[in-house]
Amino acid sequence: MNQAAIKEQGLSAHTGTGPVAQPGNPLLFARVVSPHHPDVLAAFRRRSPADSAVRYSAPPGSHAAPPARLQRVNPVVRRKASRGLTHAGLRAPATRHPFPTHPQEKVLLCSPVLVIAFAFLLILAACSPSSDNGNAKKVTLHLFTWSDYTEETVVKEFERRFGIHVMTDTFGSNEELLAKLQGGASGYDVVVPSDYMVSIMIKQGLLAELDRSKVPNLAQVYAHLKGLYYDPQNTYSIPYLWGTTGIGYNAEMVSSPPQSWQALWDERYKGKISLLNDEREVFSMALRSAGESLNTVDLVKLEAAKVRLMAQKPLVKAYTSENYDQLLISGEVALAHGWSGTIVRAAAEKPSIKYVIPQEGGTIWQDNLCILKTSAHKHEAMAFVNFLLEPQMAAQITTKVKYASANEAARVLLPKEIAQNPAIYPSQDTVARLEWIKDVGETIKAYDRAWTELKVK
Ligand code: SPD
Repeated sequence: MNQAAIKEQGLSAHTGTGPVAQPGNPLLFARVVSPHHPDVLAAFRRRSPADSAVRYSAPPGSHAAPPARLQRVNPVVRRKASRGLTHAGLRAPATRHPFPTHPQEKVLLCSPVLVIAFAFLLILAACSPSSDNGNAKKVTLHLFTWSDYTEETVVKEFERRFGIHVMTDTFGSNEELLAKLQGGASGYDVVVPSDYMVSIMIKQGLLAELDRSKVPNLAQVYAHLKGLYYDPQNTYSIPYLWGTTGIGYNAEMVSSPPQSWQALWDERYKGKISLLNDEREVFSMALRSAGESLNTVDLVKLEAAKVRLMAQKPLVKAYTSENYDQLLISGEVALAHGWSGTIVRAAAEKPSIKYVIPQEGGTIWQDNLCILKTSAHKHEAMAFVNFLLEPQMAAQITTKVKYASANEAARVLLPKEIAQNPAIYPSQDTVARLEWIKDVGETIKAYDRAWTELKVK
């Protein structure tokens, strides 16, 4: 990880790549002058990471080892570094000979103090975790998140700034995320569960406690989105993106805007309806349409919801959480049970697509950045989480995915049509009609059975 970036984040130095000597900065080489040395770090910190004259980490895909000709150290430069000179002080003129030729310099080099200092630095370098003869591999963070939920340029910027590679895998529902982790999927660092799934994952001991001092951007998260029921102290989760569940419809294909969830039982749209492939969301819709809480633990009410969903099934073209925007755009469906941002994205491509939250109300949800207990790269993962919450990055993400950012400072950076779009940032009145999905404890087994029955019959 980029040492300067680590310091920016207040993280301790990590075992990965050290600064790489470059032609413009010929002989400062971190394998000898430990990159952990505070003076060296201070000198790096003074330099903008955007400055292309000096790179602090290997470029993506390469290793940190500098060319062999740069592995020799100019003791004069080293001496200056150990005295804490500024970066400017470390930059030797390009024409300077790497080894001193002036007699006075030679005398200096032979002084016992310098010999001891040199030996000390060698020992330091040998003890340094990054003292690996330049064979350190670049850290790769594994992100497991919702499909269509990342903004490539933001990830690239993180990789560039921190010298960490990010690999992304996606899932389509909270249950899929959990099942994969329980099924032994290993190697993920950062995951993005929704509210109720955070509670479940905490209970199952899957999440790491966060060092919130490493996530200073948490301070920019809306107060009302922090400390929610599923993690009252944000011990394990950092709010990321939030939204609602409603109906996306093509105004050219329906006679009037749907007001009620009953529209999804309208025979006129047989074969032109899609539902989310998401157990809790589908039961939420069925329960709310009957005026019930979407967190019912009443088995009679749950059974009634299942019977209604069974009756609806012949009208349903697809249960999908991943391509209903395309189905709407292509006209294959007229009504799609779906998530706010995805429908807004479809509407940007086809303006006759609209989003509505039925009068009976529905789900409000928040997806969170969490780090797995098994992550081997918790420091880097925390830097990534914090980075995603930088206002500029958060604004870029929301501009792309069209889900509301939890970061308050990001909102003012958004284009007006996003910041003031009620389908993305719903009004207080709308929010008052919505309900959070919660962990229903053991009753989840009855939900699972009902869902399986619905899907297989
Ligand atoms: N395509 C990304 C959708 C993210 C939706 N997360 C919402 C979960 C609500 N239960």
